Amino acid sequence: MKPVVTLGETMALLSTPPWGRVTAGAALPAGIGGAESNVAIGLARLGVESCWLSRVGDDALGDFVTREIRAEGVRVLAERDPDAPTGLMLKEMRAGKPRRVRYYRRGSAFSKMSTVDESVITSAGLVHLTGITPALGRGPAKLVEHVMELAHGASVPVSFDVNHRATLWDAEEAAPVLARLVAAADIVFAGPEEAALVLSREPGGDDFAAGEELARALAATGPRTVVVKLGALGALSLCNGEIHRGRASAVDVVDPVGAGDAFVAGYLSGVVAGASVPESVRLGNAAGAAVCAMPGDWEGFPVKEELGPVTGEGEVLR
Ligand code: KDG
Repeated sequence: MKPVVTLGETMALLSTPPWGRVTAGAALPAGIGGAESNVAIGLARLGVESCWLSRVGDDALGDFVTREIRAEGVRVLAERDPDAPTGLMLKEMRAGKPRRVRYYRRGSAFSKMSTVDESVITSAGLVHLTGITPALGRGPAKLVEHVMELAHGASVPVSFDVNHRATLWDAEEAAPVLARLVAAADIVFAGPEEAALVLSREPGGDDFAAGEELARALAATGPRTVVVKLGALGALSLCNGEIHRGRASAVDVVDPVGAGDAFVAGYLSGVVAGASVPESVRLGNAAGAAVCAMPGDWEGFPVKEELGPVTGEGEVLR
């Protein structure tokens, strides 16, 4: 199988002490976070070759981000910007759980990214993009559309996670851009609120019945497969007109950040391995649950053996 290629910004991530305040001399554990590299790492852990395209500063945080991702077995193709810094994110903790996330990423190196090595896209097995990237600057916004066109031109399937980040852009600005990208993608991932945003509707229910209706409405705009992530309930996938529901197993949630990315990695690992749709949903749910039970955006992603053997005949890419 050819690699899954992702494109997106990854930031250095600092967490406050468990009581939430930063005081002189306090230790702020350092990590990294970025939805697309999270997916690339999740896939690599599940035995799928993955590649991450990005741009970071020519600084110590850029060294840190690229080293961590490479150490997870992901092929890293990151430009280094001598004039703009690597983005930064702060997780404000309370009683040891994340209370709020703050970005320090405006003007970051990634926000100035505008080109990619096109051969990496056209030779991919699948390209995965998210709705975070177009919110980061004019260059990244154009690049996402260009990458989609390149992939389509080379018959490379594109998956797109809506991933609306309300702190980066407001709903009015985001909705038409996200709707265009959803319509152009082959596989779409969305939460119920994100689906409603893309469809320019008021948010409604977040159960399986509501998810099914949203999935059908999103699919009517273009994508062949739509996956609606329902958090603790599980997820459903609409593929070639058929709905497959999958319930998540109950977990004690320690840190839900990154669960959506883990779900995507699990689901896509099924897709590229030729698993059935219900099996891809099972893999997604299992990976999402594993991440929730541990601190960190991606550190708790499971390895292949933890999710059990993949079964079924491939349907998503057929
Ligand atoms: O999905 C988890 C991400 O939110 C996190 O790792 C950082 O990419 C990120 C973002 O923009 O919020």
